[in-house]
Parts: sequence; structure tokens; C-alpha cells
Amino acid sequence: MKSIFIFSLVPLALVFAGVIIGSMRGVDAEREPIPTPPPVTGGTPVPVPTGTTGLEITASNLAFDKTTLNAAAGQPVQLTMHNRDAGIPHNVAIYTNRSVSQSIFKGDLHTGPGDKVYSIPAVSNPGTYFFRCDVHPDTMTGNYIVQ
Ligand SMILES: [Cu+2]
Repeated sequence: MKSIFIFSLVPLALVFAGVIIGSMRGVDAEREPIPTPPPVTGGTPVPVPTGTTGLEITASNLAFDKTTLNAAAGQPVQLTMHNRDAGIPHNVAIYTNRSVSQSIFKGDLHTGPGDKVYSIPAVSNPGTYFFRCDVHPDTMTGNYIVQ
């Protein structure tokens, strides 16, 4: 009776050994570099928080698809920039006027293709402000209108 019991333990021990060796291999696999996922293009839009204006702009062929962005006075803006230009950095920066001597917001550069979400602080004074891509200041410009 005792020997039968021991024999029945042998397969169990083999299974245990297999699990342990398998988990050790798993640890080794975790040490290998994890490949960086490709940038998300046209993926799930980032939800706009309540009390925030959601805006979008597309940069394509070294141009913005719009020359006007409309914001509500006193309300922050979540601006999603879709950069369709592969290998080319763009950003959105907002200035008090075309002299660009005083900035309201300077978005980080983002190299396409992919999306970049900017959190622009609220502007309390209504008026027509100026936005541009700092990399292409002559061609990628527009009015940031606060009402
Ligand atoms: Cu640009």
C-alpha cells in the first residue's frame, strides 16, 4: 500500500518540476527587452473632462486643417493634435498676438504619425489670440478666439 502511494507521487513531482522550470524560463523571458508598441494613430479618443472644451486640429503636409480655434472664456481646453506627417515634429503654441513675445501655452513637440493631447489653461479675457506650430511658424498659424 505504501509503495503505491509513493509511485502515485512520482508523476506529481514531475509536474511540479515542470512548473518550476517553466516559471524560471518565464523569469528569463521577462528580462528580455519589451518591444515598444507602435504609436496610436486614429485610436480611441481621449475623453474630455467636464468643464473643459474639447478641440481637435490636424497637421498634415506641413499645414493645419484649420486656421481658427474657438475657446470659451474661463474654460480650459483639451486640444488633440493629429499629426499625420511621418517623421516631422509639430506642436501647438498660443501667444497673445502675432509678435509671439508673450506665450499663453507652449505644447510639446510631437513627431508624427500619431496624436498628442494638450491641456491648455483657461484664458479669462475674451479676444483674438494667435496660435502656431513653433517648428513651422510661417505656414502653420491661426487665430485662437476666446469668447
Ligand atoms: Cu509644424
